[in-house]
Amino acid sequence: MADQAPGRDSEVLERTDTKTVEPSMWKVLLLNDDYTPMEFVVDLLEAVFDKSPAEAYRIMMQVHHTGRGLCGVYPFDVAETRVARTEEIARSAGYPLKAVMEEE
Ligand code: TYC
Repeated sequence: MADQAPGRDSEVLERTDTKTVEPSMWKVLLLNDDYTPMEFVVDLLEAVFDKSPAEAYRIMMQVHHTGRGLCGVYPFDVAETRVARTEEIARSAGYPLKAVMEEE
């Protein structure tokens, strides 16, 4: 006790709650249609989702064969922006390409 700081006994130690809540992550999925050209989808995956040409081709073919494919997993705002950019680029080129978000 002799070497303890004066007044220590009466100090109130407050516990601050430091539990962090991780922001939820969102999948962005591309959907198939019969009108958007394959090459357009590959270019878009490279431009909007930063995919390599080989990965973009793989995702495009997966969408073509199975109806949908994963483009990436992002925080909500990033996912929302990439869906919006996808649909803007597709609409301005006259294609019906759609992307959707799903919470992980
Ligand atoms: N099915 C389209 C075609 O045959 C190609 C395509 C692939 C379209 C992926 C959309 O998300 C898509 N031209």
